[in-house]
Amino acid sequence: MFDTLEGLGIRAARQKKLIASGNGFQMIRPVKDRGEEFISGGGIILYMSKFHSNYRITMKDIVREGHEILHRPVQEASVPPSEEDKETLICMIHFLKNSQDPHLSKKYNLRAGVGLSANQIGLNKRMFAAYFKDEAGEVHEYAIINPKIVSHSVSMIYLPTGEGCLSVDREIYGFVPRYERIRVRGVNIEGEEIELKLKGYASIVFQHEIDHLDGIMFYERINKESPFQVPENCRSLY
Ligand code: UDB
Ligand code: ZN
Repeated sequence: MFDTLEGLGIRAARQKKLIASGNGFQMIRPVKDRGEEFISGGGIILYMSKFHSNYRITMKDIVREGHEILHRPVQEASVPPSEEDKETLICMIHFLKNSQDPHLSKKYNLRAGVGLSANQIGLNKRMFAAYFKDEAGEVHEYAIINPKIVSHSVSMIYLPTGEGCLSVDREIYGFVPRYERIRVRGVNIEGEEIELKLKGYASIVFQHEIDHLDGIMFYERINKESPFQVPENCRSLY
């Protein structure tokens, strides 16, 4: 359904040039959580995501814990990625960069984000964005579609500060054990198959985001009886 609309030109549609333009689509109204609703000549309802490349994601777009989209696995995204999914990923990267900019984060009241999964903005799609500096000071920037952990170390690590989440508005104490090293397979924004080897902080960020796509929250991995207890193969990241 999206593909037909995209075929007609997603930008033209968005600029509402389709209204009464005679080429088959009419924009009806914005729809909560689904973007904008269109109706085709044949009466078929189509939806377009609101996260186009010049939309600015803010905290009001972030879905909070309790919403079902965060608590069950999402669906795989299409490959090669649709223009719509690519634009959404660009939007997500912009959000992370803006949120780490002191001026913009203050102006728009953003929490400094290092990773964001699509279901955190209400989309049932297996993709995420990440932007952060690792413990060696290297900058990492990713927009990954259909990520999958294909192998991992036995050794585990945890952030001594614990983890938080953009979708969680309360303080949660305890260590979250994560694999120290992972190999992730997925597709990049250009639609190319990629395999990444990640360790340390980057490995933690990826596992946090991939957990979101699997419907798992970080606090589900904290030891219930004793939150600061970790397995014996698990050490502090620093
Ligand atoms: C975060 N940010 O974005 F060391 F510049 C967290 C929040 C929940 C506190 C906003 C974060 O750790 N920021 C950060 C850290 C630094 C330096 C810096 C910014 N996430 C992402 C998230 O919720 N994704 O779903 C939580 C992180 C906890 C460990 C991995 C991801
Ligand atoms: Zn999170």
